[in-house]
Amino acid sequence: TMTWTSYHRLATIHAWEDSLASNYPDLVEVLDIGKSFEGRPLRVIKISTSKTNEKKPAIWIDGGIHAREWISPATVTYMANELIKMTAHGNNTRLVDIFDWYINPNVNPDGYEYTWTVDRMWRKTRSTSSTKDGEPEKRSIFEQIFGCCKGTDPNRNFAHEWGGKGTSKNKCSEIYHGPKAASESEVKAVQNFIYERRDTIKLFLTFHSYSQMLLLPWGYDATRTPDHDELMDVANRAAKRLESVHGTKYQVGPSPELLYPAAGGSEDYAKGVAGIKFAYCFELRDTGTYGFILPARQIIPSGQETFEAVMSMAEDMITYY
Ligand code: 0X9
Ligand code: ZN
Repeated sequence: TMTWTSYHRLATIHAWEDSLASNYPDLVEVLDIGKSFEGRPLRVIKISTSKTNEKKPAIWIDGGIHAREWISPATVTYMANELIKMTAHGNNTRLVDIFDWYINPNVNPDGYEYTWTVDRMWRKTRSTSSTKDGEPEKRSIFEQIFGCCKGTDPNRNFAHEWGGKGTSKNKCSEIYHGPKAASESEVKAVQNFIYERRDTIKLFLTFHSYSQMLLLPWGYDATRTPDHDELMDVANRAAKRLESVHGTKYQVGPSPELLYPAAGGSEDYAKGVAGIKFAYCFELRDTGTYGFILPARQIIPSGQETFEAVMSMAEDMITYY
C-alpha cells in the first residue's frame, strides 16, 4: 500500500489513485489521458469541488518526466495527498474551492518501471521510432544490441523550439529530442491536455530532480521573458516559504542562467505554446550528495517544503485568475 517512507512501483501508485477516487468521489477523479509507448495508462488526478460544466481556473502539476528522478513522483503524490486530506477535513479549503487541480505524478511510466526492473539510472522514454510490428528493423546491429539507443528525452520532445540548444539528434544520447516534436505519446498526451485547457490553467508546475532550483522560462535559450520580473517575484516568494520549513535553499532563475539551455522542455511549451503565463520547473532535492538516488527518508521533508512552495504560488495566482 501507499506510503511516503519508501518509493513505490507504478502499480502501487495507480492503486492509490483508484482508492482516492473511490474514497472521495465528490473530490477526486482519475482521468485517463492516453497510453504510453508500452501500453501503460497515462493518468491525471483531478481534485475539484466544481459542478459539471463549471469552468474554474486550474493548476497543473506533473512529475516523473525523467524516469530516474524518483523523488519527483514521490513528492507530487505527497502533495496530492495533502491537498485531498486538507480539503476533505475542511481545512484551508480555499485553494481547492478556487482552483481545479490536475496532477500527473508519472508522465513517463515506461521509463519509471524500467528503473525498477533493469536500469536504475534510465532517464528517457522506452520508445523505438522504427520498429512497428511487421515493419523491417531499421536500427543498426549496434543499436539493436545496445538497448541504450532506445527512448527519447521527453523533456526535449515538447513542441517549443524543438531541436534547439541542449538537445541531440543521436538516438543513443540521453538528450535525444526524438524523431519529431511530440513524437512521444506521453508528451503528446500532456500537450493536448494542457492546450485544450489553456484558458483555464493559470499555473503550470513540472517536477524534476536534482539541484534545488526553481526554474522559469525560457529554458531553450538565454533570453528573458517580457514578464520575467513577475515570474521571479512569485518564484522568490515560493522559495522563501519553502526554506522556512526545513531550511532547504533553492536558487531561482531561468535554466540557461543557473544550469544550461535546453529546448523542448515542458514549461517552455506551457508558456510559449499554450500561453500559460506562470510556468515553472522545480529541480527537487538534493544538490548532489545522493543525487537521483535520494534516500526515502527525505520524501516526507521534500513533500512538506515543496507543498508550502506550491501553496505560496497558488495563493499568488488568486491575484491573476
Ligand atoms: O535537463 C532537463 O531536462 C532538466 N534537468 S534534469 O536534470 N532534471 O534533467 C532541466 C530542464 C530545465 N527546463 C528547460 N530547459 N526547459
Ligand atoms: Zn529531469
